[in-house]
Amino acid sequence: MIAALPEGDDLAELEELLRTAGVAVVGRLVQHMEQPHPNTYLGTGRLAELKELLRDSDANVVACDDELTPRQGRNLEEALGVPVVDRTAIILDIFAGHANSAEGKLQVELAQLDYNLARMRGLWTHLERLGGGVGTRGPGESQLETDRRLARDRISALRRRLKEVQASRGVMRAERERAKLPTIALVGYTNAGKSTLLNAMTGADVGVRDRLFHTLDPTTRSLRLGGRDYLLTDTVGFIRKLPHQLVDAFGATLEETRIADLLLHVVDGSASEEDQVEMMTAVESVLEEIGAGEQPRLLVLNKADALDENAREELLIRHPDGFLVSALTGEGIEGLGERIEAEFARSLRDVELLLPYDQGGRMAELHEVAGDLLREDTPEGVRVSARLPATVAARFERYAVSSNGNGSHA
Ligand SMILES: Nc1nc2c(ncn2[C@@H]2O[C@H](COP(=O)(O)OP(=O)(O)OP(=O)(O)O)[C@@H](O)[C@H]2O)c(=O)[nH]1
Ligand SMILES: [Mg+2]
Repeated sequence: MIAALPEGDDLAELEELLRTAGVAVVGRLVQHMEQPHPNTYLGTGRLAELKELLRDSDANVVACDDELTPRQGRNLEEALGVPVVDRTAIILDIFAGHANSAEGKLQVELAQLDYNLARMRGLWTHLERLGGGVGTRGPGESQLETDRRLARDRISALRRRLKEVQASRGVMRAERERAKLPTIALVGYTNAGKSTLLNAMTGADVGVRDRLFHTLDPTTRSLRLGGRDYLLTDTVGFIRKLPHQLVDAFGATLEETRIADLLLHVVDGSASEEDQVEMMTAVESVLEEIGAGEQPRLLVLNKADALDENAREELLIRHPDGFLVSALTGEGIEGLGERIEAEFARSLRDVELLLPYDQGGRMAELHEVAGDLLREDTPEGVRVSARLPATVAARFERYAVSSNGNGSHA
């Protein structure tokens, strides 16, 4: 394949994406241009160069590190005589290959159909033009209309199925809500080491691989720190120019991030400074996009084992609030646990609760989240004094009593 990309970007990531998708790169072409050409993406000179490159190599596909408009894609294919794929299509393809759960598969298919529907529209206007003029039905028109209708029907059907599947996952989340455990979500660029960190912190056995977008389904494990239980969730990785079709389709999965009490932003500390800045910026902008921009977060600088003393120091100077760990060797993991505890401790509040005797389940939950607590049996129910993180305290609000002990609801 041959890769083309806009100025300022480097090809390494696109090559990594292609490697993950099982494509080998035989040539590269970079275009330095303010704006891509509206019709062909590449300017005339570069297009001729690319044709030559194609002739000289035995490439059978061209990949572009940008999303092409339907028109650009079509014109390029016509001019080059080989299939042309863009960044969005490659990412969608990788997601399709990595989806395991019913929900993940539906989400990817929905995103792909959405992407393809836009391209069918482009094809349709194109054929309409060939057909003659206004009022004449082009030869392919009715077939395309049918195809588009089928695609739209399938999209509606997929949306319905997704709702059903998500409803059952919603039930799981409701269970968790009831357990009232503080939740922590791992977020970060793809391949940063989120799943490895989940495994290191909870002893879980989530799949880890040196490929992009290995994890698509959120996995949640419980985590015990300083006598309290927390829930830690591993999520889908982010990337620069994450296709909006995926953000839309994965809305429910990304929701896990929005409901978390704390985000651990995992960064590959072994990446170059420039890459790190880009990856962190991309993560921040996706977090904004999904409405999680304001969540409290901790910066985790992973892969410390791959850094020498100098590199470590430099990294910490650039990110004084970052926490250096190695999910692989376990270095810094205990300290990170303490940092998480401290983060929740900052918001610890003393609460006085009165739990009616028929709420035994609530009592068990309190033990899990509060660690130590004082209890006293009274005629009205169990009187509990505990220190809870603010987010957890809010969930027990309705059992709160004022601290003067008269038993009235706060
Ligand atoms: N040297 C080193 N490699 C690590 C460390 N943590 C993770 N890796 C490697 O980085 C690669 C990606 O790790 P994952 O845990 O799958 O990364 P991820 O963030 O879950 O990636 P996605 O699921 O694709 O978003 C794997 O090859 C891991 O072995 C670490 O602390 N040090
Ligand atoms: Mg992962």
